[in-house]
Amino acid sequence: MTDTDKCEVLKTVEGIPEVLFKIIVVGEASVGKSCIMVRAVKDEYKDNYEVTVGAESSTFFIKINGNIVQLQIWDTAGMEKFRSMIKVFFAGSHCALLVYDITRKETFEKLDVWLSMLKETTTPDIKIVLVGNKKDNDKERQVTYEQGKQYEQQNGLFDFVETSAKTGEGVINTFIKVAKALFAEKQHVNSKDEGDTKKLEQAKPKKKGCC
Ligand SMILES: Nc1nc2c(ncn2[C@@H]2O[C@H](COP(=O)(O)OP(=O)(O)OP(=O)(O)O)[C@@H](O)[C@H]2O)c(=O)[nH]1
Ligand SMILES: [Mg+2]
Repeated sequence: MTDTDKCEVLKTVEGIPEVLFKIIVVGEASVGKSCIMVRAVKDEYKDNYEVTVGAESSTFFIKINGNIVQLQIWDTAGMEKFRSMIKVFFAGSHCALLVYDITRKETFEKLDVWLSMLKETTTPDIKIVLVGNKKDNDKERQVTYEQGKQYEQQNGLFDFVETSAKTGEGVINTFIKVAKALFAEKQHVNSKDEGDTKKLEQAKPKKKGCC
């Protein structure tokens, strides 16, 4: 997969998806997880805060070079009292968006707790994207871009991005980038499997005439 791949977000499903990827959105309360999901799925934004209880899922589709990829997004609750309840939703995730609020340093300082939870509940190949949200509110910024970048590098995460669910900046591109990476990986595994099957068939002893 390259930057020149043709990608488009589908408003309606036109055909059968090639593959489904599960993406969880995690992080402290009120960092903007639900707003990120609504921005990605409906391209809408609301200023009022409605606490998420447990988890909610939504789906959308991206077409990559003619292949339809289904993204199932799980928006989870950030409040501490829901912590044990949300862990069950982490299993089987292909990707996690680990979100903090660039205007609240304490949400950045809690990232280690979320990373440990992800490590406990998911497989090592999960792609973790660090997301610094509320980029539009730069005058109240408490976490610099460099701090986010350093955290991503120190923890070997898949990517780091700053977003604004309010203006939409960076949101959909983050999902597209993840979808492309996951899809490319899947195609690579499929072609490797095909190659292995061929090799096995070639290695089978040829039957000699009948007994
Ligand atoms: N300025 C600004 N405000 C935002 C942004 N994203 C979300 N908010 C506001 O932040 C508040 C919390 O947003 P939510 O998306 O509900 O937060 P959450 O992370 O889902 O919170 P929990 O469900 O409790 O875990 C709301 O008042 C949003 O309007 C953003 O990009 N910029
Ligand atoms: Mg929420």
